[in-house]
Amino acid sequence: MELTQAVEIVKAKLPDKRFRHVLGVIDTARDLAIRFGADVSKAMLAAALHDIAKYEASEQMKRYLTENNETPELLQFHTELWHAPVGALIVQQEYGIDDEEVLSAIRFHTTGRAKMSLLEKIIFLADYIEPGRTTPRVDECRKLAESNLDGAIIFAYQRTIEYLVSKCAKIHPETIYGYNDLIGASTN
Ligand code: DGI
Ligand code: FE
Ligand code: FE
Repeated sequence: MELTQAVEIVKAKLPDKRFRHVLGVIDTARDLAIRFGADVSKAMLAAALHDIAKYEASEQMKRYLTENNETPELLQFHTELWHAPVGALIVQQEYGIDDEEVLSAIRFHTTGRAKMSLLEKIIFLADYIEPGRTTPRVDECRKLAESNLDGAIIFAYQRTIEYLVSKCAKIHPETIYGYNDLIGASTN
C-alpha cells in the first residue's frame, strides 16, 4: 500500500485532532528511521496506520480479538490497549497488508515489548514524542531521541509506568518486559 492511500484511509476514519497526531507520527518516524537506519517507507506506512483502530467501539474490538484468537489476557486490561492489536488485524485483513514488520510495529505501539525490532522501536517512540504531544517531560525524551534510541524508549517506559502507577492502573506485562529488556542492557 502506498503512503498516500494509507493517509486517505485513516483521514476518513479519525477525527481531525487524531489525524494531526498521525501526521506528526509519520514525520517523526521518518526522521527516526533516517537517523537510526531503518526502512523509511515501512516506518512511514506503519506510522500512518498505527492508530487506525483508535475509534473502533470496544464491543467491535472485543469481537475482533476473540474471533482472531488473540490472547484472552488482553481483555483483562484497559480497552485503551486494544486498538493496537486490533489495528494490526484490520490492516492485515481489510487492507491486505502482509508485511510482518509493519504489522508488529502497529501491534506493539502502545505497550512495547521485549526485543523490539528497530521498526517497532521507531513507531513506539515516534508515537510518544511527535510534535503534538504535550506529555510532561516529553522534551527530555525528544532530546534523548536525537542520539540514543534505547535511552529515549527507556525514558518513555519510565514515564508511562509512573503515570499508570500514579492512577492505580494496571500495567501490561509487555510494558514491564520491554522496560526490563532495555534497562538490563543499559545498567545491570
Ligand atoms: O493511541 P495514542 O493515544 O496515540 O497512544 P498509545 O497507543 O500509546 O496509547 C496511550 C494510552 O495507553 C495512554 O493512556 C497510556 C495507555 N497505556 C500504555 N501502556 C499501558 C497503558 N495502559 C495500561 N493500562 N497499561 C499499559 O501497560
Ligand atoms: Fe495508539
Ligand atoms: Fe498514536
